[in-house]
Parts: sequence; structure tokens; C-alpha cells
Amino acid sequence: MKQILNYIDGCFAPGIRQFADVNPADGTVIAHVAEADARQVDEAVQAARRALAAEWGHLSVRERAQRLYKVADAIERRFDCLVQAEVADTGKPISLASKLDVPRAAANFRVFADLIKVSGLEAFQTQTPDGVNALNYAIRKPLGVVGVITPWNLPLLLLTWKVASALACGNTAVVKPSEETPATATLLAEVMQEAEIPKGVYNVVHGFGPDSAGEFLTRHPDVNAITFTGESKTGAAIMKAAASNVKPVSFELGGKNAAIVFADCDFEQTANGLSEAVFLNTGQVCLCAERVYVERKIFDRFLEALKKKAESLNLGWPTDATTDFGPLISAQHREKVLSYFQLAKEEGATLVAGGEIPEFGDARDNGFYVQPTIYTGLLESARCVKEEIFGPVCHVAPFDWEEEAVAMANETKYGLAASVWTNDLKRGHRVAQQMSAGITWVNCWFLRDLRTPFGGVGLSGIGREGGVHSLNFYSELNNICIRL
Ligand code: NAD
Ligand code: 6OD
Repeated sequence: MKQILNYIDGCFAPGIRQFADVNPADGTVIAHVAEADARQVDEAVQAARRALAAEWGHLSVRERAQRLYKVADAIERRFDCLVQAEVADTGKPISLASKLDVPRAAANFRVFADLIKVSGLEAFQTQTPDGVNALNYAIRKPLGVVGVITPWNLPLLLLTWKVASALACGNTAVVKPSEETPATATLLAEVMQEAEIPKGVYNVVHGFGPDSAGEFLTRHPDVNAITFTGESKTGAAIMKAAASNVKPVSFELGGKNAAIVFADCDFEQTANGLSEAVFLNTGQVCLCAERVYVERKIFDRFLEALKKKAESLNLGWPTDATTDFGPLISAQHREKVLSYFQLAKEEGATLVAGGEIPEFGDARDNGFYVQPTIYTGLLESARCVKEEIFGPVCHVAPFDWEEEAVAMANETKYGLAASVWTNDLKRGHRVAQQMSAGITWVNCWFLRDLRTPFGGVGLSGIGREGGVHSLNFYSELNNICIRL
């Protein structure tokens, strides 16, 4: 059986015990994962500290950028192997992993290598009222050792997005990938070796959250900052753990994202776009729309079109190139999603599509599939409309006025993403600017120039990463003022 090891100080290391890595498409165990204990987490942190002092923290920006380009090149050389590992771990369709996850992993290293080379800060020549001149400028310094904790939905994409920017700023990293999807973090260690990243710069510790590698990392006094993507309540637990050492945190958390569809939209483009926004990655993207508000004039027609799209998705083996919808990540997560299907019934929803476990008559029946699902008829106060489900499911509700749609969309404690679908450009700008969300798309979804800010408001997160916003989180700004 394949072993997935920790990576500490440039060496692959077994753990204190092993846990199973399961393929969500058929429930089979595909690997044994080495679980790190507190001592190994400490070894990883100390290795990262040594690497910081030895070389990485002192490399010139140009040299650091060159190494990160080598990582991007090495990811591309191992493209097929990374795609296969990601598909087996997550159950996502191979077409998605090939188009999104692995290309983005390489792009993350290139973008932050590019950015760090041109991220000069302002310098001001200044003068006091009594005529003393000074030159005032700031420099970036690494924060130190960054703890990176990531979820299972886009494992390599989200991990590299944080690791690339942390390393670009001269930090070293200890990463704790999700226990559900450990493979690509360890494969990235092989990539780092191939790219000659010095030992200790990138370390991987496998395990779980509370009382395991995740918590050991967040509590460790020699970890200087924590960057985390995952559930809002996990963010709250990590914040508490990080508080005792006053560590900076960057949090990308859950969402209950709204889409607003106006009658003047491009109907076909919007139906396609919304089908993607609701069902991509089996609805397991933090940016997926779980609340869809449609102008009453087109409500019935649009609902019918979305239903047709949902029912035409090909629920297949993730490794099949024609599959566009795979399983949920785990039996436990499927239980959660199914409990919301049950709750929707109890809350009085009308089922439009799906709502069941599909039957295949083959080994996929041992996997964790559910059907793409659409509901209508719930009150805005229903739990299914308020709480993040993180599955292939949306509730569609009608609206009559723009102001009403904006108010309903913003009636949430979350605030990660929103989308607005209209051919009226002024309305697009007007509505987008009123959304309580970190990002609002107009007539598109999940598109983003990697230099722009990403993050959420409210329960959806703290801070922004992306472009210079990442560089600001991952560096200490040292302000220097020289009397002239
Ligand atoms: P999760 O919070 O359960 O786990 C995420 C990671 O945190 C895992 O590695 C886990 O082991 C670790 N962890 C759990 N408890 C911990 C603790 N007490 N201390 C330290 N580490 C701990 O999330 P998940 O189920 O893996 O992912 C799904 C969630 O992630 C959804 O809520 C989704 O919206 C969110 N998400 C957000 C974004 C974003 O960019 N905002 C992106 C992807 C996913
Ligand atoms: O676009 C990104 O960079 C990003 N972090 C996407 C997150 C998706 C969440 O599932």
C-alpha cells in the first residue's frame, strides 16, 4: 500500500501512527498516511527556523524568485502525477484538476516570484516644520516561520497559493494539509527537492485538527504567523490558539454566497454560469452559490433551465475525461449534506431536482455521491438558506426589485463572494458595489487575476491575500527614517 509521509528538514519521515487516505469515488483505501505527533511538529518548526537563519531569509529577492520559478517548472514536469493524486484524493473530475488545480499551483509560484521582484515600497523625502530633512522608507522582512493549514476542496491550489507567497517573502513554512487530501502536499515536497529548495524551507506534517498536528502547529510558540483556509468555526478555534502568542492570522473561511439574476441577463450565458457556480467540484468550492435570487419575470423559465443543466451533468468516475460531477469528499461530509436535504423537507422546501443518492450499479455505490440538487419555496429565515452546506445544492427564490434582491443577498453573517447577472452595465456596477462580499462577479464566476485581493467579510474571513495583499501579510514592514 502507498505511504504518504511527513517531510521534515528535507527528509521524508514516518509518523507515530497511520491513518487511511480514502478514494471518495468508491470508498477504497488508497494510501496510509503518517500522522505527526507534537515532537515531529516541533522538529518541523525548528527545521524551518534553522532554514530561515541559514539561507532562505537572506537570499536576494532575485535569487528567491529564481528558485520559485524552478518550483513552477518542476510542478509542470510532474503535471500528470499531481493531477492523478489530486483526483484520487478528492474525487474531482480529471478535467477540472487538469484545467484548474494543477495549472494554478504552478501559476501561484510564478505570480509571487514576479511580484516580489517589483514590490518596492514608497520612499518619502520629508521635512519637519523647523527644516530638518529626512528620507523615510520601508523595507520588507520575512515574518519567520509560517504555519499553513489547508482544507480538502482544492488541496494543491490553496496550499501553493499560501506557500508561494510565504516563500517569496523570505519565510519558511510548515504546512498541515487536510487529513482527507494529504497526497499532493507530500508530492510538492518532492517537487521542492527537485527545484533545490534548501532543506527546512518547506515542511509537511500530516494529521488532524484538535489535539493533533493542526493544533500543535497553531499553538507552537516558534511559529510566527498562521494562514488558514477552512470552516469559520475552525478559524475561531485557531484564533484562540494563536492568541496566546499574539500571532498574526490570515483566514479564508466559509460562505453562503448569493447570485442575483436580473431579467435582462444573457439567459443562456447565465444558466451555464450559474450551473457552474452551483455545481462545480460538486458544490465544494467556498465561492459556490448556494442562494440564487431570480427576477420574477424570468423565474419559472430560469428555474427550468437550471434544472435541465443539473440533470444533464455527467456523474461519472473522476478519472473519466467526460465526467463533470464527482462524489463528495467523504462519508461524513455526505451525511452532513444529506442532513440538509432532510432539513429542507422539514422546512417546507419544494424539491426541483436531485435530493437523492444516485445509483450506479457498480463500485461507485460505495463512494460518496449525491445528486445535483435544487430547492425553492423556503423562507429566507430557513436554516437551509442561512447555513453553509458546502455541497451541490442551491435554493432559488424570486424577487421583484433590485433593492429587494440586494437586501436578501446581504442578509447573511458570511460575506465571501457574490455574483450579479445582467446586461445593464450601470446596474452591474451599482449592485456589485453594494454587495457585502470580498469579491463580486458580474456575468462570470471564479475568475480572478491573481494580483487582486481575495478574502471575505464577517464569518468569511480576516484579511486579504492575493498580489501585494499577500506580500503585506507575509512580511514585516520595517520603517526606516534617515536624517539627511
Ligand atoms: P476544516 O475547517 O474542517 O479543516 C481545514 C483544516 O483545518 C484541515 O487541515 C483540518 O485538519 C484543520 N483543523 C481542523 N480543526 C483544527 C484546529 N482546531 N486547529 C488547527 N487545525 C485544525 O475545513 P474543511 O472541511 O477541510 O473545508 C471546508 C471548509 O473550508 C468550508 O467551510 C469552506 O467554505 C471553507 N473554505 C474556504 C475557502 C476560502 O477561501 N474562503 C476556501 C476553501 C474552503
Ligand atoms: O481564487 C483563489 O485564489 C482562491 N483562494 C480560491 C478559493 C476557493 C475556495 O474554495
